[in-house]
Amino acid sequence: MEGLQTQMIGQPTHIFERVSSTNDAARTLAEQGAPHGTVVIAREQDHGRGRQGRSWASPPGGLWLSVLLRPQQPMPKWPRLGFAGSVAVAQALDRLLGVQVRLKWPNDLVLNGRKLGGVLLEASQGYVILGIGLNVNVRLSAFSQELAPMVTSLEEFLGHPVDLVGLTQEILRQLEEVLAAVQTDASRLMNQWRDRSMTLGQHVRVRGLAGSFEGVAEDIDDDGVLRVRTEAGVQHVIGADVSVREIREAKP
Ligand code: BT5
Repeated sequence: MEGLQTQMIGQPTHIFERVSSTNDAARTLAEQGAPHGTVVIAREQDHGRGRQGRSWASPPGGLWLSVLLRPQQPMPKWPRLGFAGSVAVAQALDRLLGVQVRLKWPNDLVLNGRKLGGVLLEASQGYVILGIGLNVNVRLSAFSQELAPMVTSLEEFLGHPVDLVGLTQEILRQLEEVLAAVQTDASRLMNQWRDRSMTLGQHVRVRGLAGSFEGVAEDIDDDGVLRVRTEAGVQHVIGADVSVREIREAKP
């Protein structure tokens, strides 16, 4: 990608008009031996997906991107990479556009109470695919009736379209920086996430495979595990298996 100022992330970048899911395209490249940092971008996805098999609306004008990472850290540390993804996007939006998103645990990007984007981390043997979805130049009319009231886009928020290529390059630049830092200092990344968090301090409902419960989201640890205080004690919540809904601000 011309003008990209990174050493590894986005070197190379594959750009497609339409794919099923950029995460799948990146996985295919990974299996063919593509290097760490390979990026896949598509203008549209037919079967974009979220976590737990949820579907991800991917009309043209959005940023639908996946990064192939071959981490040096052991697998239990890989969930950090999802946090690196959401922090990198938040920092890019802040620095380039002055837009301040809030992060909803684990890795939703929220603007004005509506979902602007999300991160999907999928691990395989020896590599991980970091998928980033961001509603950039998308009108709300491009979404289904159910989704439209819950989502937003940068164009909708700012009142004008933004330079998608410039934003993509800034996100990749931020991602490279955050990933380099996380190798040596994961707690710094988690502090960056905490600074933008809308989940911590909230009364939340956790819905997982084993049922649901409510409590106060107290903190996250360096691996992104959420600590929720319930009447029965502290529960540790792992992002891959649950969804968390803020109910109201917890009383001090
Ligand atoms: C996520 O899942 O938030 C992760 C989304 C990751 C999408 C990227 S796009 C590039 C790469 N390739 C893929 O196939 N995926 C990744 P989750 O937390 O499970 O949220 C999914 C929920 O968000 C859905 O059930 C909808 O309610 C909502 N949703 C769907 N499409 C949306 C959109 N475009 N913008 C905002 N919310 C959306």
